[in-house]
Amino acid sequence: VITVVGAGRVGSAAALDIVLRRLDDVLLLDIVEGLPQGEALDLGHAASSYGIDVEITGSNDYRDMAGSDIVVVTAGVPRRPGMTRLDLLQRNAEIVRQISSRIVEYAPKSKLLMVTNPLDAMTYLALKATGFPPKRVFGMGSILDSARFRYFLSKRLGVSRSSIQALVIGEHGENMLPLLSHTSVSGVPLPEIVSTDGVKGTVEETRGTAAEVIRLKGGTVYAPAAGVGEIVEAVVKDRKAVFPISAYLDGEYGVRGVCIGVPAVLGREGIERIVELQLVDEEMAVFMRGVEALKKVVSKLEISQ
Ligand code: LAC
Repeated sequence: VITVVGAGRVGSAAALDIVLRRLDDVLLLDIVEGLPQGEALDLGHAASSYGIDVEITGSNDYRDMAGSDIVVVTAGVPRRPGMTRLDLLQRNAEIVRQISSRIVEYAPKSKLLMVTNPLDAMTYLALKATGFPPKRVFGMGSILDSARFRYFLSKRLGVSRSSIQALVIGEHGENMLPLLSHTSVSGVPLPEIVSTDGVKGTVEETRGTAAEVIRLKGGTVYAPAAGVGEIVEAVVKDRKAVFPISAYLDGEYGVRGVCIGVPAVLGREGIERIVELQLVDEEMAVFMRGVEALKKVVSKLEISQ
């Protein structure tokens, strides 16, 4: 069973994505009476329409997550227009602490995929609050930034999205780091196709587009859900897929003691290994700005080491 904690817009869209990929039965958990049950019923009707025989259950009782292989945490207050992801910190930290203790109690062997913002800080908090090994706690952020970079590059270059391998790492936030030198079009490195100046606008669009979606419709939904589905599928099918995810660094990239977006190999056990890239100085500078920003944020969370 795959548990999705939080039956709000992102959680229910993530549940639908998992159903459409036919990955496993789904349990939707929320504190709001009726909400997960209603979403589960609606999702079950959708599955029936698609001829997909997975079971979707809605519950307000955390005990129902017992035995879950993966727990996806989307619960928390979402950003409102004009807010940064970091503005959500204390409120969502309290929610993540509560959920973490229930996961320890009812799904102690599960892999934990964080979505709640501020993503990297919440991933770190969940890692410390559960005491799980770092390979079993990771966050969905950079894979979403990479999809957005691919979306804008596809428009800018006039090529199919599926022909673009885009890589964004670093903080899932103001210091995200699109890696032009590790982005390619059918294997042709981006710098051989367009100058750094030529994609400066595309990089800025990538950085600001989530806030634009929030301004227009109040929140991002389907894109985060698709990022969740990609990661859950890699774990459930033991794909050994390489995605940028928020992972705990213990010396990689010369960094220790923070969760931040880096490429990692994902399989049944969670993070099999972190991929270390050679970053040029200006890339490392942006990456370290994200690391410093996250360490400052984490220091505001009373986390017992
Ligand atoms: C976004 C949220 C999930 O980037 O952080 O859409």
